Amino acid sequence: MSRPYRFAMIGTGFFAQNHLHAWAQIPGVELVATCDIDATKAQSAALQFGGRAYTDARELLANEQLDFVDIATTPPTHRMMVELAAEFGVAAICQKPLAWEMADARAMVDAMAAKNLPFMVHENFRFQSPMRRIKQLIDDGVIGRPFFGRMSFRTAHDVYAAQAWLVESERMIIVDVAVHLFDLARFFIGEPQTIFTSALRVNPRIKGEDVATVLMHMPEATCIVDASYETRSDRNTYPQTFVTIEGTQGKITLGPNYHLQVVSGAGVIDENLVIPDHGWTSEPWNAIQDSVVNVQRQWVACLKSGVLPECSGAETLGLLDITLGAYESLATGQVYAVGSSL
Ligand code: NAD
Ligand code: 89V
Repeated sequence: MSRPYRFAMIGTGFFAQNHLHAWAQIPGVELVATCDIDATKAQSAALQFGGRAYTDARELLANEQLDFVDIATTPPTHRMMVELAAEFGVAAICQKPLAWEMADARAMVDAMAAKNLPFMVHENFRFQSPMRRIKQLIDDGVIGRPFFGRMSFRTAHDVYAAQAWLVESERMIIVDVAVHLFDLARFFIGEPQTIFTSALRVNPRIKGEDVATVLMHMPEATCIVDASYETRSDRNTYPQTFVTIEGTQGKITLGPNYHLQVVSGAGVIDENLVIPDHGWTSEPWNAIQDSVVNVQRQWVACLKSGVLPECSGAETLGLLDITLGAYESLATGQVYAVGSSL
């Protein structure tokens, strides 16, 4: 396409600021509109990044000629927004978690597929540069065949200060953070066959679970996913994910401050990974902010080539099955057979 892809940012709250900064550095796209039910937020995003401000997504889609929408509203509105995009024949990227119910996610995927529209979920943790590096090491066979993994996100950072809506969410840390860790587990090790969940609410102020541990069984591997928003520590590592992958020939560890250790036949190599700087990015969010740029680059490349993005809507149904299955395991006290909801 010779002209830039015309897009709108729907939802201009906390995390959308990263989307907006990142889009501003992506070649070949033009922000033509912003939308938020909070007019001040939509206007301030338009003022800083360009485009016309709207408070109603339907009005926006009716008025503007768009190639895609980028949806960063809170989860209960994701289905409505994606179906609206499909109605107007516009491609969409939607923030995670895609939905809180499988029926909603399936309806979104079906609506986009019926119009043959590109549809990606903004599942960005695998797009963090340290995670891309780990994946490359595994694919290169540096540690042999992975047989054990641990994806860990533990903090006592006050997440509710910037994301007050999490206080009221009946479903919390599993859909908020463990979803990213499940995706990493699949990315690094492969699809689980069963999962088992243990989870708790530690903070009495909130509605959902804020501590969760999920045991994932792959055909020839085990992976622990653990997430906590109530873990006191001498250092605040939020929002870093720690990774351990053990293989038949070695081990990869991603620890605090992106320290990577690779143990293999070549010996022990320690490296302090450097996160790409984009000018607007800063610690402690830099690795996640950089991952947003990487998601957007892939989206634009896929629009150009017609190739499916890694985290397409259809592919993400599998991730959602695991995520919602984790709640089913919690409710029943039983192992969840992955794929049961698909
Ligand atoms: P937020 O509340 O700060 O922002 C959401 C915005 O959507 C708000 O400004 C709200 O007014 C607006 N909104 C709600 N309903 C709307 C509607 N019908 N029309 C237009 N605007 C509407 O929330 P947040 O913390 O930024 O989370 C937004 C999404 O981003 C969630 O899905 C969350 O899980 C996700 N998120 C992802 C990451 C990540 O690393 N991938 C990090 C944080 C948040
Ligand atoms: O993805 C999220 O919604 C965020 C975090 C970056 C901490 O995982 O809550």
